[in-house]
Amino acid sequence: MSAQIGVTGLAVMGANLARNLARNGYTVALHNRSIEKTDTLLLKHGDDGEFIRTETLQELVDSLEKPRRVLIMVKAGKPVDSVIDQLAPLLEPGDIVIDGGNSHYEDTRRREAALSRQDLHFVGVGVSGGEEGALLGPSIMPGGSRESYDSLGPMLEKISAKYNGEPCCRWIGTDGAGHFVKMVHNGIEYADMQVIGEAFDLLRLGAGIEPADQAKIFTDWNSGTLSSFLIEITAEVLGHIDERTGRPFVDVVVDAAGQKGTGRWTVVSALELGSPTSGIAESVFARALSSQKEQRVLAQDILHGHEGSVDLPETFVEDVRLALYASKLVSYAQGIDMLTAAAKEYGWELKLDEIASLWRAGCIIRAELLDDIMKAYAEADTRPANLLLAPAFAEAIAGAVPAWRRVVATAVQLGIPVPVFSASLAYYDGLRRKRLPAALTQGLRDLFGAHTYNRVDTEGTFHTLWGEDKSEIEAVDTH
Ligand code: NBP
Repeated sequence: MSAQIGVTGLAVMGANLARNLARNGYTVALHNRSIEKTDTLLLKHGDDGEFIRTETLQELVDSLEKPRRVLIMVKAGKPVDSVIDQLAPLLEPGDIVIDGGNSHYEDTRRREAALSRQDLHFVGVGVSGGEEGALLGPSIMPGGSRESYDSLGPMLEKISAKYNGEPCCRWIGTDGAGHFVKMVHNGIEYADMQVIGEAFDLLRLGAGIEPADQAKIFTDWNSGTLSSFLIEITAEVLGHIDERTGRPFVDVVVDAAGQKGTGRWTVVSALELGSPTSGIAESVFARALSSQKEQRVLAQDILHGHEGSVDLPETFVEDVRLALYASKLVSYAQGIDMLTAAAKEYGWELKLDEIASLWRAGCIIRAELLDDIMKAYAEADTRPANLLLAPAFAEAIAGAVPAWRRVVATAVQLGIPVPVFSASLAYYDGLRRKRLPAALTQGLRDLFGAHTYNRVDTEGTFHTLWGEDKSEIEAVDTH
């Protein structure tokens, strides 16, 4: 018997993907650097389906049908290169090496280029849904060659999450496209979680609503336009009471948010692409500030702010809901705008409607909203230049704007930090302006650095002789 796919790296994600594949009828060859994980998996879940136990990468390769498919699920970074270096010499032209970890897309581009020189396919696959998603059906974002997808796609689609029966797995584009899209997914996830945190803070500090009552509010919100996995689990976490102390669980958890890097990568990449991803950036910085616990403890005695509460808690709750919805829309708009910029930069033909469609189930940012986002990008002739310009979303956000402004103004007055609510509102206000103060920036740049400028009334590039008679000359564009 030979296996249809091999999995090397059997920690939580690899083990669960291997089990998911076996449960879907595929024979899966198993390998892990240390044999214990392989044996534990076989002992606990060996009856999930057909598995082949292997101890070495050579045994793994020998156990596979051709062309071989090997899924690498080891820690992202150097371990992936190390496994590829050991694996590649054992493979034959046409075999497919798959990296299902959270690798940086630039690493994936580099690895794909290197392996294609050996006539091996390298497929960087973004997998979202955490441990449970990997087992029961994740959202899957595969990159690599179209040819490799013809061989691999049916397996991935079979094990993926389904939305109304449709698989949440589509070929994204060549080389690092799958990992890029997964990275932006995670960036949106950071912003999504931060706006939920800001809403929680506002409702508690501004309106005095305790976590247990907020759990009911979030449950209620989950049946409306905000309906999503993250809002659903927010209700669960806020309603949870700590066993040891009887206090709300959120009050016994240290308020320093961790990060594994994909949010930071998104922001670095946005800066490189010149994409205004301010909501996602503020959410990464918010986690960074949360982790500066020592400074924050010192600052409490030194830096003072205004304190108080809102006058009408009932209307404030609805205002916060609308501000959360609008800020969330901006995060999606910014993430999608970044995908558009990356597609141009890297020559990917990213299909935004398909990407939105495969985020509808299985992944962490799954939300009702994504079905509407998918529809907004479905027709080429009505595809919006920015998500916020799609008629349905322009109307929805217009309805939320008055409440959004009230919430941000109230937060500023009460001294409650709302970095993503406010950055998203600033983005919205900047986006809808025909003219921005950037004209002054250009004037300053021309004065101190002769950086030149363009005029609103005529073609060409100009420079003013600031140090002489301030006359204008036509300049050679130095950009
Ligand atoms: P980890 O990221 O914790 O990695 C552990 C695995 O890597 C073990 O199998 C370990 O083997 C292996 N490994 C390491 Br560490 N160094 C190695 C090396 N030099 N050579 C060979 N194997 C090596 O596992 P995970 O949490 O299952 O995540 C796997 C990938 O999936 C990561 O890229 C992660 O970012 C991504 N991901 C995780 C989640 C999640 O919810 N956890 C979600 C989505 C994506 P050993 O057993 O011999 O030490």
